[in-house]
Amino acid sequence: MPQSQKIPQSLKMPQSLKMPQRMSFLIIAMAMFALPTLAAEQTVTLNVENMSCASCPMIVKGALKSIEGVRSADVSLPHKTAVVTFDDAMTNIAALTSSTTNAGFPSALKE
Ligand SMILES: [Cu+2]
Repeated sequence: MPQSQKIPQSLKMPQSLKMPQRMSFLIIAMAMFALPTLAAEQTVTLNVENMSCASCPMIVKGALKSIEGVRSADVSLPHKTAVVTFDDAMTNIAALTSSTTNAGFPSALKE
């Protein structure tokens, strides 16, 4: 009975191929979601005025991080800068600079 053994084998082949196909579909689907997220993320450096003591950077950081779409804000007292990573689909540089300005620390994009 060589034929009855061949039939289940030919049925098994497409089934074993289904798993990797599903996996690669998942990977493609995940990449399609991840790519727009990466494309929308932007990192900028702002020059920040008026920072004079160790608590000033904390206030600037708090002001920046309160904006929806800001992922991280690293504020340096010696450099008088803020390195901000944000989702540019949710916020923009003008919103970043006005939030630090409203907190008493005017800022502008570092060129
Ligand atoms: Cu201070």
